[in-house]
Amino acid sequence: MPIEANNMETEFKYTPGCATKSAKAGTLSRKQREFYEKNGFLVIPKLIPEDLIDACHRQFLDVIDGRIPKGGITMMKDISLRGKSGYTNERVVNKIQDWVWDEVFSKYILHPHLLDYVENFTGPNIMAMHTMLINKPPDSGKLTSRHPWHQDLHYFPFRPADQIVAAWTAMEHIDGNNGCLVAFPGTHREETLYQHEYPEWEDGVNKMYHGVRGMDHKPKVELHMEKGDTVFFHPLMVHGSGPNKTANFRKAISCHFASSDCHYIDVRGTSQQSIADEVQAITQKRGLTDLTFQDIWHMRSRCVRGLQGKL
Ligand SMILES: O=C(O)CCC(=O)C(=O)O
Repeated sequence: MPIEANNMETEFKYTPGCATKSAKAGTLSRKQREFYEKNGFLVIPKLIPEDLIDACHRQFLDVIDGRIPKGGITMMKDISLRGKSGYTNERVVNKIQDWVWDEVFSKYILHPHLLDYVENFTGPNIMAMHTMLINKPPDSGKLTSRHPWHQDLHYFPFRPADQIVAAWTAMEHIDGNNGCLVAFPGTHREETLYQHEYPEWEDGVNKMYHGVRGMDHKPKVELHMEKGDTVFFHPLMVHGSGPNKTANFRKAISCHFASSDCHYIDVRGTSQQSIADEVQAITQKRGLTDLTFQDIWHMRSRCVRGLQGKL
């Protein structure tokens, strides 16, 4: 049984909503810092204003419905609808990414309060490396709306891990019914990047949704969040999300930030080669044949505070 976020204080000595609302935005209390170090995540309630979230929601619909050009934005589709027609674009597109330069979405990664918090983890020079808006559709009954347990570092050819942090903001009320984020507290302290593979799910797995096996015995916690609440988490902390059992869409906006002092690594011959090959194959299909995995990450990135470094 997953542990409900509302009951977390007994298990993890943490109360959702414990962020010091009166403190200057971005100032982590000692308790918050210790909580992050111990568990690998920290929820800050009501960090992103509702009007910014609403603007991003409208922009998402405008992009997927073709009312505005998608530019360099990548759209991902839900596997359960492959080859089927008659569905709205909102039902088909389960994720858009690579929107660092989009005029509306980029207000999220440039939001000063968000960056004040990010700075605690990355230091003053901050790169936005990976931007996503995840639109979890009502599950078709095939459980393809699940996101397998994984570590985000699997996807990244840059280090050190401790200078990378994810920010993931709920765009509406999110709980166990509509597929909240599920965290495996403390797994970042194992300091291990696990082997990731496509899970053997009967009805298919969405593209690039690689997962780690053997997590079932470990304690996990559901993060129940309200619109604007933001969770920061370590790239080695195992996490994922369950199916959306409701009839509505579940949206979240997210960015992985890294210190400009991070550097690229060569992932050839490591457990990350499979994802590097997959990403490079997609870029090659788009005619960009000469790009390395590192070039692709460089193209997606944007300096959002301070100075740009080697990334
Ligand atoms: O939003 C979700 O359901 C999970 C997203 C996630 O874990 C990821 O994209 O790495």
